[in-house]
Amino acid sequence: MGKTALITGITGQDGSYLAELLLDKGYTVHGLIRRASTFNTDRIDHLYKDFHDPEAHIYLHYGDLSVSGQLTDLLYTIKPDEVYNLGAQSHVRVSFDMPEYTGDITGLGTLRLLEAIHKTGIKTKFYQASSSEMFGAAAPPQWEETPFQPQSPYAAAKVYSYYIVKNYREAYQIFACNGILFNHESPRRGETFVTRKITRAATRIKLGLQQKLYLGNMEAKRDWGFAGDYVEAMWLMLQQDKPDDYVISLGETHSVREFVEKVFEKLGMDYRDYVEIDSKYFRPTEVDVLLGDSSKARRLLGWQPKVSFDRLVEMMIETDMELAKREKTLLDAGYECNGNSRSL
Ligand code: NDP
Ligand code: GDR
Repeated sequence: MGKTALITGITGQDGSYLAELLLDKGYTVHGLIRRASTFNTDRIDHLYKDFHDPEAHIYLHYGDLSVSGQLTDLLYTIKPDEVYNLGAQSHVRVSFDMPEYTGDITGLGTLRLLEAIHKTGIKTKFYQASSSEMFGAAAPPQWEETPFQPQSPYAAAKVYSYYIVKNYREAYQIFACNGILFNHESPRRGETFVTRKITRAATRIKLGLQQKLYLGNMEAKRDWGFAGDYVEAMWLMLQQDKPDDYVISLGETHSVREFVEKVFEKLGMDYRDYVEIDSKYFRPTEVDVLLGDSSKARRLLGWQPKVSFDRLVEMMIETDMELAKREKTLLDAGYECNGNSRSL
């Protein structure tokens, strides 16, 4: 019998890659999804089979990290071997607009899930999606011992989650791990995060579908890796004998300006002809430089990223160029097609 896992945030970037990985390993995967008036399962549609199908190994359940009773019922019914808590209001800029909601879901949501594990008494391993944003203003390189200096409501909520995971581990001997992941991107990245916003815009500009790209702080530096590599680290953490916390990063840092320059250059354009600054995208407090030292994970988990920064950029350009071409084909054939995405 294969193992069973529950993933919150299964409809997100990481949730979709993790579900793929676990299904490949023979797991039965259960995912928590939010009810929405439009379909919100695009990233996992290729994995889904109707539950009447005997080949179905993925099951979706309506729920929300704000409702504790439901989480308890779900855990009790599924009795998963592993729980991955990836659900969150995950946008840093938005967390300044919605601080209370972010605290409720990104912070208290973790407590609700841990308390459900504690109350049901089920034996399960727990992964928490902690973030390099928790290091905030701390000088680089950042690693497991670097003191947190959160710079946003999002980061503060993740710090709360980090400590409540440690507390439940010590108080109730729950096998609970914090993966402190640095930024990771992919062709499935949400369109309002800066990397995807850039590759979407640059490919559309190339095909004449868009004129300008408006950005905020181009001097911020991030340690960007590939999401598909990072979900392997999540799984590895739960396969160890003892629960622990690990930094996961590529170990290089690049500015937003460098990212933009590279993308436009690969498409044969000069970014300075198209990019403009809009103060709307600046944050009240910014995280200037993130650069992770993931030696511990590489040594103890044997984790190694496979995709380089350069290859990641190429993968994102390739996928977005395909999308832009489809959009152009429809428009040229006289169909309406709104490829614009809201940018935050
Ligand atoms: P996404 O924003 O792509 O996905 C977030 C997921 O959380 C979505 O499935 C979303 O559902 C779900 N969600 C949002 N609110 C709720 C709620 N109230 N109840 C239940 N589910 C909810 O994030 P990523 O995949 O990029 O990140 C996964 C996790 O890792 C997040 O916790 C993020 O904060 C954290 N993280 C991400 C990093 C990164 O660089 N990507 C780095 C470090 C940490 P819906 O689709 O319906 O909106
Ligand atoms: P981040 O990712 O805040 O690091 O959080 P994001 O891509 O939103 O921003 C990265 C940097 O780019 C700057 N920036 C812009 N950002 C956005 N979104 N839009 C713009 O137009 C823009 N212009 C400049 C930002 O100021 C910032 O410095 C991500 C999320 O996935 C979190 O959930 C996760 O925890 C962290 O990464 C690690």
